[in-house]
Amino acid sequence: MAVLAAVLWTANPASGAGAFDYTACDGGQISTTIWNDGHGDIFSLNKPAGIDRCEAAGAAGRTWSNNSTYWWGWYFDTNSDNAQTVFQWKSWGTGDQQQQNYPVLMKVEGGRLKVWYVAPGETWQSVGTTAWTAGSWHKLELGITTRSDNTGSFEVWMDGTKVVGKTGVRTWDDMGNNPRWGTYGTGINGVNSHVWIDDLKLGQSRADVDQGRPCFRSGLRGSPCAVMITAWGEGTLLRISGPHWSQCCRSRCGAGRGWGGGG
Ligand SMILES: [Ca+2]
Repeated sequence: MAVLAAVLWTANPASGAGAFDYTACDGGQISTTIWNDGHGDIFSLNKPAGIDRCEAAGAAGRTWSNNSTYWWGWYFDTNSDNAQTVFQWKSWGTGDQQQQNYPVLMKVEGGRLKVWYVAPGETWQSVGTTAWTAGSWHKLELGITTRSDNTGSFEVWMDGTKVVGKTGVRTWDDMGNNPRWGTYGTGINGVNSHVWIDDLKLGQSRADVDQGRPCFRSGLRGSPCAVMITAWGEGTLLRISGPHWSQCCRSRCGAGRGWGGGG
């Protein structure tokens, strides 16, 4: 019997900004909306022209520590292909209190998702990039193993495909770090940047946060592998659903996790 995912925290859009530790969106708006697209309630983070950022940070009731592994999964959409910084593993403190302002950082820029490792000394290293389509949901998964020496690591997946696997890096700053999601950039101060987040959750492995909407329907959530067995059993379903189904479910249930465990 396979072990079901251990989700440690979820950001419920019904809680609004209260799902997070704090927000940085003065002049903008963090709210809950619904598009009737199957996602139910979703977070809306709207940065109007005239301010640099609209971000939500941390997880209500949770702290983060060195020598730990965290995985976050979330659906993300942007109104433009230039939302700039959309995720920061942001260090606490300012100036000299920090050695790394944001060890792991993700941007949507020029129609691409771009991932950086930012080493001490503000040394930016591009570690992965992939095409980004504004106006569509993308499933993002980020895992960070925190180390204040150079033995940390992180991974980024988008829509079931690994974009980044980086090892031998420093992922925990002197005063600690905190996740931030949203849209930020001085270069986009003059324009509206609007982003949306759904199904944001925290776990200890990728499997914990790799459960979401495209692969299965409501009522079958608890056991995605069982759904895949059903899909294989009914070939038409798989054909109708197309390669996204099979790719998504293979990444979720294949690769050594076995088909026979019933989830
Ligand atoms: Ca939702």
